[in-house]
Amino acid sequence: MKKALITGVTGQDGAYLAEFLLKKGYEVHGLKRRSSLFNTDRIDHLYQDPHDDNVRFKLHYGDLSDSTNLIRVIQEVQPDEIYNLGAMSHVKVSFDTPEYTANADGIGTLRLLEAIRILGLVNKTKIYQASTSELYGLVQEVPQSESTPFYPRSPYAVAKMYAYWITVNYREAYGIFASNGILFNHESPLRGETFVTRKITRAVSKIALGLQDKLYLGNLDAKRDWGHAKDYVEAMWLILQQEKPEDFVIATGITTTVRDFVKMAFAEVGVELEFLGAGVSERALVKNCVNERYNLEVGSVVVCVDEAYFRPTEVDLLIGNPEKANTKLGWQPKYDLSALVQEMMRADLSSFEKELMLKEAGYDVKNQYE
Ligand code: NDP
Ligand code: GDR
Repeated sequence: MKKALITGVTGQDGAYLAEFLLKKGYEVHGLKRRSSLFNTDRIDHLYQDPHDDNVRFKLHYGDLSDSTNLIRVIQEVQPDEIYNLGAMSHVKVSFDTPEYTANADGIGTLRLLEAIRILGLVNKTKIYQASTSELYGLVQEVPQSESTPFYPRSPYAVAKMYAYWITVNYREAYGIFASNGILFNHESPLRGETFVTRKITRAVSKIALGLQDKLYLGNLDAKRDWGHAKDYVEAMWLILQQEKPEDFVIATGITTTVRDFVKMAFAEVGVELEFLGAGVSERALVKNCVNERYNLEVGSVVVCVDEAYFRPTEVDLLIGNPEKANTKLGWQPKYDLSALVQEMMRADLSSFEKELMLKEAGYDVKNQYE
C-alpha cells in the first residue's frame, strides 16, 4: 500500500486530494495545525477512529515553520509521496503578513526537501510542490506556459517563486523526484470564504434569500483562468506518477473577468444585472428578476466597489496553456466554468436556506468577516 503525506490537508485542495488518494487505495497522512477551534470541517467525512483496525487516514499535528516536527513526521510515516499544499495562500493577506508568508510558503518547502535528504529518502520519497500561476504576475506573455518568464507581484508570489526554484534545484542537485504543478485558480464549494469566487457565491445566495443587501468587491476587471479543484487534484497525482520529475501548467485555457463571474452567479438565481459607472464608482443594479423564489427589487443596487479590496500590485490577466499536461499527463478538466458556478451556488444556497430557517425561528445568525 502506497503512503502519502499531505501538508495543508485541512484546506480546499488537501480535502479533495485526501479523498482522491483514499479511493486509490493509499494510506493517507495529513499534517494539521493546532487551532483553538476545530479546523477539520473539510475532512471530517474522511475521519477514521484511530482505535479501529486498518485505519488508512491519519492526522499529525505540525507546521511548515517547524523543521524538527517535519523531520519527525516524515521519519515516522516514511511516505512514498509528499504533497506540499500547506501555505498562507491568500494573496491580499500576504501584503499584511509578508514575513510569515515567506517562512511558511518559501522556507517551508525547503524544510521538506531537506527532511527528505537528511532522512536518506532521496530515492524513495517523491514530492509535489503546489506552485501557482501567481508566479507569472505582471503579464509577459499569453497564454502562460511552462516557459513563460515569472514576474511575481505579491509577497505570496515571491515566496512561492523561492519554493518553485528550490524544488527545481533539489531535483537537479540531489536527484530527488520533485515536481512543480503550476496551477491556475481552482475553486469549489470548499473554497475558502474570502477568495473572490466563494465570496461572490456566498453573497449572491444571501442577497437572494434576503439575508444581505449588497456585495462589496475590489477589482472587477481582473481576469482569471478558473477550474474546479476536483479536476486539479487529479493532475497533482498524475504529476507524481510520471517516469521522471517535471513541471506542469494546469489550467483550462479560458479566462473570465470577476465581473462576468458575478453575472453568472446572479444568473443562477434568475437575476440579470446592469453594471453602471467605472472604477470605484462602478455598481450593479438588478435589471430583471425572473425567479419568484428570489424576489429582488428591480433597480436595487446589489454590487458596489470598495477600494479596500484593491491590491497594492495586481495581477491583471491569467490564462494558462495546459498543452503539456494534456499530452504528457493525459489530463483534461471535466468541469467548465458554468458547471463550477452552478455547483458552488447550489451548495451556498442550500446552506443559507438553513440559516434563514434559523433566523425565521428567532435564532441570531453570526457575523461573517470577508
Ligand atoms: P487553502 O488556503 O484552502 O489551504 C491551505 C492549507 O495550508 C490549510 O490546510 C492550512 O491550514 C495550511 N497551512 C497554512 N499555513 C500553514 C503552516 N504554516 N503549516 C502547515 N500548514 C499550513 O489553500 P488551497 O487548498 O486553495 O491551496 C492549496 C495549495 O495550492 C496552497 O499552497 C496554495 O498556495 C496553492 N495554490 C492554490 C491555488 C488555488 O487556486 N486554490 C492555485 C495555485 C496554487 P489551516 O486549515 O489550519 O489554515
Ligand atoms: P487570487 O485569488 O489572488 O487569484 O489567488 P482571489 O480569489 O483572492 O482573487 C482573484 C481576483 O479577484 C480580484 N478581486 C477580489 N479578490 C478577493 N479575494 N476579494 C474581493 O473582494 C475581490 N474583488 C476583486 C482580486 O483582486 C484578484 O484579481 C488565488 C489563491 O488561491 C492563491 O493561493 C493561488 O496561488 C492563486 O489563486 C492561483
